[in-house]
Amino acid sequence: MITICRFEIIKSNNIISAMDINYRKTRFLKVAATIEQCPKSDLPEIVLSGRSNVGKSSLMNDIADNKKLARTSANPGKTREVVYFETDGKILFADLPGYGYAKASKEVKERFSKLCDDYFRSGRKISLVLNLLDIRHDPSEHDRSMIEFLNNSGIPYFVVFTKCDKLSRMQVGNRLREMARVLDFAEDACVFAISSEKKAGITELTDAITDFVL
Ligand SMILES: Nc1nc2c(ncn2[C@@H]2O[C@H](COP(=O)(O)OP(=O)(O)O)[C@@H](O)[C@H]2O)c(=O)[nH]1
Ligand SMILES: [Mg+2]
Repeated sequence: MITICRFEIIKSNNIISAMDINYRKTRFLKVAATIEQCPKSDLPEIVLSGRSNVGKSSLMNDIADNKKLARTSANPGKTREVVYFETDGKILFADLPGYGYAKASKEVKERFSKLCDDYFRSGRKISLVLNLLDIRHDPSEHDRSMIEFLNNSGIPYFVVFTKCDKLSRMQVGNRLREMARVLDFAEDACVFAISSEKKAGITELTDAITDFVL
């Protein structure tokens, strides 16, 4: 069964803790091109994962309410490193390089996905993964294997459907039901539908993150 996390549910339990993380106090920390360069930190780490162009950097900016924080790009395949952000001294966010960009050369693709794979296999303590999927597209092979990997790894994750402004409300509802059928989400996975364009669903997500972390 899928839990679609809604603001009403989360808010009623966590109205106090929701104020305890100031997401606007998010700053760029560093860029890492190899696993060795990834920072060691005691903060709970939240990883943004998903195919290139799905909206990871846009979401990072929305979480921080700062358009200039993470570089977004209309051309997929731009980010080749893990970009780290620290929020209010309480959370470490890792914006992973996007996987599965079709136009990248084989060598570049392999390098990207190696960094992704290495990242999850490096023994880093990951508190939560935000697994992003474009609401309009059917999940790729890589999207499916990511979910399978997460299900087997025991790492908690939220499923975040992006670009919901591109569809009508009804289409979004239909797609969510369809995706719940075709994708093997964990039983307790929280599912969110967001739009960076319309700034919709962001507060619901940050409230759930706060609830998770605190
Ligand atoms: N319409 C719409 N466009 C979005 C949304 N989120 C991201 N984009 C656009 O999609 C492109 C890729 O976004 P980006 O955040 O760089 O994706 P990343 O490669 O996963 O980091 C950019 O042109 C964004 O402006 C959204 O919710 N709605
Ligand atoms: Mg990006």
